[in-house]
Amino acid sequence: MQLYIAYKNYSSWSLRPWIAMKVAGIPFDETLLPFAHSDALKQLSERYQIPAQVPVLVVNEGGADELVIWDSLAIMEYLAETFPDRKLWPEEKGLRSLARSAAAEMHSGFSALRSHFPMNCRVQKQIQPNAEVLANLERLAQIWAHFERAKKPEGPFMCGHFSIVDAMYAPVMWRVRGYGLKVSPAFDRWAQAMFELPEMQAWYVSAQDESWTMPHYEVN
Ligand SMILES: N[C@@H](CCC(=O)N[C@@H](CS)C(=O)NCC(=O)O)C(=O)O
Repeated sequence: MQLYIAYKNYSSWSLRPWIAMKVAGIPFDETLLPFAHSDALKQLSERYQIPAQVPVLVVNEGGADELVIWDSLAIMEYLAETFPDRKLWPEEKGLRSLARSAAAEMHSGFSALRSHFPMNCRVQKQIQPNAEVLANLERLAQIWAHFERAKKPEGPFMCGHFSIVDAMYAPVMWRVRGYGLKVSPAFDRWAQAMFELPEMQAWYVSAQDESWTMPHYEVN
């Protein structure tokens, strides 16, 4: 399987399936397409007739049964179905529904947080959130309270064990950490566990090593 991603420092949508696959131990090759510095993503989009966006997962690339999946959540659903033993969604139905609700909410929401505080793993600065972002942060605290109340296995992740919902919120860890934002103590415990994942540390090292910069993602 070939996972196409973009800048590790900036590409929040790339991080989601990448971290899910790494933590689940699903083998894959990765290709980084620096879309603001080359036309490689445009070429991929023309080749497969898909939007010029990452992540894209190509299964059996070049084979007769090649499969192209071009959305983060669709990729993770494919992985959950293909590797059921990795338990990418929680096993218990109620907990799984909660996880799916929160994952879907992240996929379609939090636009103020996303636009005012772009993911930038290298950033370390204190920025005052506006009212819209504060509302997003309050919503995050509410979501974490839902998971705190849920019956779930032991563990530091949203559903106890790592699952797709953690992957969906992974970039929020970088945003809250990088810009000194406040959510809740439960969120902070989760964020620390996410940061300490060896796979997340590997992503961070790669992000630090990248030399590309994107002025649009460098917030002052
Ligand atoms: N809904 C898509 C969003 C993907 C997306 O917005 N990706 C950004 C990178 S983080 C992108 O490819 N941007 C290309 C560009 O701005 O030219 C998903 O969930 O995969």
